[in-house]
Amino acid sequence: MNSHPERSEHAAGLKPVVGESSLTDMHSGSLENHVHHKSQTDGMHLISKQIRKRILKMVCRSGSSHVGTALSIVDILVALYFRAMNIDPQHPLADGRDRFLLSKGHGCSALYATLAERGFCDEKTLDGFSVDNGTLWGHSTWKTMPGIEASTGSLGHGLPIGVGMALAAKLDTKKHRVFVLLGDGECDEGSVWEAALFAGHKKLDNLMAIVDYNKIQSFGSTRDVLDLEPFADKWKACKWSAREVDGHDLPALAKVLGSLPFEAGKPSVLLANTVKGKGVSFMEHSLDWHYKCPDKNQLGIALGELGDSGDSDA
Ligand SMILES: Cc1ncc(C[n+]2csc(CCOP(=O)(O)OP(=O)(O)O)c2C)c(N)n1
Repeated sequence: MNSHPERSEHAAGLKPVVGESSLTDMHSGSLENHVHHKSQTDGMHLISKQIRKRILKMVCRSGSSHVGTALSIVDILVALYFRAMNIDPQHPLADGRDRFLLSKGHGCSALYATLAERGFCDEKTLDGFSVDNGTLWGHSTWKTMPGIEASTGSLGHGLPIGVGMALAAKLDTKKHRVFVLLGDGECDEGSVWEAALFAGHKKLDNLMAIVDYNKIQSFGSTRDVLDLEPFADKWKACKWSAREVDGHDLPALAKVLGSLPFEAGKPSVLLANTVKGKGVSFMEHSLDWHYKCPDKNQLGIALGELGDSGDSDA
């Protein structure tokens, strides 16, 4: 899978917290030692940039939407897949693997690009994203790529599925954990709160919900459309343990994502303060790039900002 020279170079400097060869040492790695090591942090930054460039090329190539959505979650995905989660790209269905669900399935270009970067598939697979006769669809779809645990895209489904997975793990006395990434606008869905109530009631401390709190949804700001504040208090009222983080601070993300459960006997929620369109100046904090697709000129500018050598061939 290391056919892509840039990716090999970036990934070479990185060691995941957990061993790739064994899923049994999942909670024994010294996260602190890893995340505070400068070269490790630099490595994560390089990977994030690489994934952002990939997303831009995929979206542009297919003329599709949701580029701002995808750029918002890149750092969370990097911290999960390159640090916090116990996964092995060579054994994507290993029984003891941690489970990840992208509940905001419309941001799937970020997940596909991260899975490719982590070695779940060849880089070439990404060319099949959202094109005629392609293999990767515009919302994350089960079985289209190793590592996708469920089909999502109809908002409000990922957390209920994750709750079921976490409850099953408890009933089977399995040690793996379940991470679910939601959008803030997605939290307008009633099914999110039904799942939250149930998880708190069942004391699912093997479950973490991460909310990509970029404060923008498809047609307006979250505050204007349906205000979520006081957001953390709502989760706490459902018997969850809540924390906040800068959703682009990679070492902080790696540390907090590796701290499940925040409190024994409670599910954990992480409110990750993010910027929609992060990494491309003219896309940041902008509603436009929920649906708009960059043209070739805009792609070139965006890639230039991310340090691309000028190859804007999508
Ligand atoms: C059940 C359902 N209703 C509506 C939509 C259409 N839709 C797609 S994205 C979106 C807004 C999501 O906003 P948010 O969760 O904040 O995600 P982000 O801002 O990161 O794109 C909506 C309403 C959908 N996918 N599913």
